[in-house]
Amino acid sequence: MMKKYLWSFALSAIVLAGCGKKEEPVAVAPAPVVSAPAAAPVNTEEKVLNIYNWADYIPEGMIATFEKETGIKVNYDTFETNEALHAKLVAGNSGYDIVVPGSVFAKPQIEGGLLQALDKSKIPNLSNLDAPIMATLAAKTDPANKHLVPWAWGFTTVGINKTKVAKALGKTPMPENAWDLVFKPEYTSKLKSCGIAYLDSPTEIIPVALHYIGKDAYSNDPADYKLATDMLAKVRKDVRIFSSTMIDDIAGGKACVAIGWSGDINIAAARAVENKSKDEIESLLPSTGALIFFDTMAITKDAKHPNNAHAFIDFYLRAENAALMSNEMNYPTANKAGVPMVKPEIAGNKTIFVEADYFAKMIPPSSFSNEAREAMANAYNSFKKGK
Ligand code: SPD
Repeated sequence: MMKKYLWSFALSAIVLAGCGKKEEPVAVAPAPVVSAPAAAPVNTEEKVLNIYNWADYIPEGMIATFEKETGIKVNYDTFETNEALHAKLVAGNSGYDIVVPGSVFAKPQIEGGLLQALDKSKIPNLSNLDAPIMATLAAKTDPANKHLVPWAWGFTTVGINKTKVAKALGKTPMPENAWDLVFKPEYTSKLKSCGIAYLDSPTEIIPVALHYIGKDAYSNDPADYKLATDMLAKVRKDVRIFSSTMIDDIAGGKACVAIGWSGDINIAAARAVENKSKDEIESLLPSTGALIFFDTMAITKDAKHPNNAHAFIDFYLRAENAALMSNEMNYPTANKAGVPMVKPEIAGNKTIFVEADYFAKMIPPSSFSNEAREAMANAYNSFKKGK
């Protein structure tokens, strides 16, 4: 760099020397050699950024603030399942620059070359992230944290409309283990009257079913999927909805119990309060534990706007933006610098930022091989068809 600079300094001196009239040489002291400041890289990309994220995951106004500040126009699309995002990435030319896979899918996506390594020099706010969470991601999913930046984390659990569930259960008391509400015929046979909803995704339901029957939630053994679907078959007739939009399902009254994501269930709870509903919605903490997930931002291998993508990732990692996500979307942030800015009612909600003793019994995410995912999809689809 220095050599190059001296070379161009000399070149411009020659060019300058060739201009104007010839003069008598004058003795001058040699100019001191100064090192040039490193030139800021120029972002020559078109001012566009295409983002593909989960539905109901970004605070209102955040995209507009980024656009106003940078002049970059953001096209923001949403998906509802990891499977939907994965299919787009595998097909290639998705057109998206930033995607937000769950870590369970991000691992095979990194291994399959679908995501590019980040240029960390363009993301100074990486230092805001929580070191233990990053160490976990590095150990289990993304060696040396080369590709992934956490968007949020949360857990898969059971959400209920407390009022309707109490009515449907009648004299039957609530079970100690909330998973019984969605997996045990004694409960499902009663709750079917007010609506049971399952996430419409094999990699969401099979792991919780495996956990319920005492198997490894991230088993890669298809024989285990058979055991899980044998258990599920007993309650199949009681499940009314397969959907990944539990906010509408529970808050809109289509279901009184749902397998869903902690933050979305809390959004449904807040919506019921806003709407002055007489029904109370609650995200439960099953006694045997819930399944933790990390959703992570990554830049696609064929992104057309990688510089803009880095700029957005750094913007999102500002402490105040991370806190805004937790405050509005009810998911814990992995941004340590942002945590002090989280509202006390969110930070103190044990179904959002869970307490240490419950966290200890939660099931951390792992991943599945491509073959296992295929076997799981087949098992799940057969279960849905009631076979
Ligand atoms: N509304 C945002 C929901 C994000 C859910 N991500 C879940 C990944 C779980 N495997």
